Amino acid sequence: MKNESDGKPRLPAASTTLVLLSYNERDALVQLLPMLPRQLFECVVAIDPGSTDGTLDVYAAHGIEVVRQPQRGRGNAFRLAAGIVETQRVIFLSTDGNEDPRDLSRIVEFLDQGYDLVIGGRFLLRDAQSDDSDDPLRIRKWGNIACSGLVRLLWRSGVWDAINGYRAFQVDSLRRLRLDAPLHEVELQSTIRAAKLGMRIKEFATRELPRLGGERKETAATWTLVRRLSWFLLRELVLGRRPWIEVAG
Ligand SMILES: Nc1nc2c(ncn2[C@@H]2O[C@H](COP(=O)(O)OP(=O)(O)OP(=O)(O)O)[C@@H](O)[C@H]2O)c(=O)[nH]1
Ligand SMILES: [Mg+2]
Repeated sequence: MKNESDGKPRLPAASTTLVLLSYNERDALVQLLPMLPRQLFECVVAIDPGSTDGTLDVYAAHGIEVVRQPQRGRGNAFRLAAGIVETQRVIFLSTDGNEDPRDLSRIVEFLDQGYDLVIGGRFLLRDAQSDDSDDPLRIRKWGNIACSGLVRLLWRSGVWDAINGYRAFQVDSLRRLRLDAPLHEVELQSTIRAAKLGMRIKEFATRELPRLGGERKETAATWTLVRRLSWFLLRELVLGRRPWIEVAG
């Protein structure tokens, strides 16, 4: 983003933190970090549950602060971020290379427009792909389409890719969601709860890129996802409109 008067990069009107999510992603991370438009963000921070493959050294070499998450899981990382981020907005970026860093400036613009939740949608472009080369039956793709359809039907989310990890929030809105899903269900839970609360959701068209290196974690194995996402969807249905207020106390 450029300031028209002097051509120098500037921070957006309301400041944004970019949260990098990683667990043993050194090979992808070394390629990804130089591509990040760090000037868009007041703060770039990594949340990591204790990588042992050199990931932490890569962050140190790039001067990126790492917050150690005590318990594994993307949901636990989201909750940790909601507690520590000091800016008004937050963007979550996976470090495996699947999420295109060229989308970041657009995401900041949508946050500037006041959307509570901004989601990368992988099914909005006719030629868009998701990275499912290792899933010949396309269980992940069709499961996601079905799950997102249910969320549109039940909670009027208007979203076609309810579970994508590439997403951003106004931090106040993120806190209001009281997320408690520990693992990869957190994205689905945040889409459903934002819709339940009538928040403004923007889904933008993105293309999922191939992993830059490393491997999928066991927490994202296809049948684990099917089982856990089904359970969490059912749970949101049973819990009703704003149940987490009582649940979270
Ligand atoms: N902070 C944090 N990040 C995690 C954790 N588990 C996975 N990640 C990161 O989240 C991103 C997605 O992780 P994966 O578990 O591989 O899931 P996936 O993206 O569905 O799998 P691929 O299809 O292989 O990309 C990667 O950047 C991981 O390093 C965790 O416990 N904590
Ligand atoms: Mg991925």
